[in-house]
Amino acid sequence: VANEVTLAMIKPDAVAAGKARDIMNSIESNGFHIIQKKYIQLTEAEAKDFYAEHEGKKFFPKLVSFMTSGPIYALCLSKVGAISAWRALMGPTNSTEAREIKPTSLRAIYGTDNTKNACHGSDSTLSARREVLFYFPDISFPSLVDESDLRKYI
Ligand code: YYY
Ligand code: MG
Repeated sequence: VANEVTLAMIKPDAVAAGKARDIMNSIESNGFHIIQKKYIQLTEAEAKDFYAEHEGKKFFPKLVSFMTSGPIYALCLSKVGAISAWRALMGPTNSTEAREIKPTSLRAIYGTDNTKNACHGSDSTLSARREVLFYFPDISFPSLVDESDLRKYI
């Protein structure tokens, strides 16, 4: 498995609850490097753009409203196999289900339900690239492939 980058968000529920630092500590103690970090509040247009793949679904308005309800942290994470490793650490989308299936996951611990689920993670190399560039347009992907090149970012 290659070194990868992925895009994480700490969502408005977890930030408002004062859990951002705990989540970042958990990220780092699980072997991820936080190579970029941004604290921002999304506009409605930005949230709709970020989640464009879900446009038209029943939950879309609720998702956009939640994601614009307060500030978030966008994080670019790096690790060998980062994309699937970060999704595994987050756990299932629905926090209620996460507490049943994977009680040690971040969504089980910090999330509330199927919408307020504390964090986001890219689901493929393609979405990771798109989502990292959404927040960090200056990042250089080829330079992140080698661990040696990664050092200058950390
Ligand atoms: O990738 P992941 O975040 O685990 O789930 P997606 O199916 O991509 O949905 C994105 C986002 O939408 C999810 O994190 C919460 C919200 N959502 C919702 O509010 N209600 C649903 N039934 C499904 C998803
Ligand atoms: Mg998704």
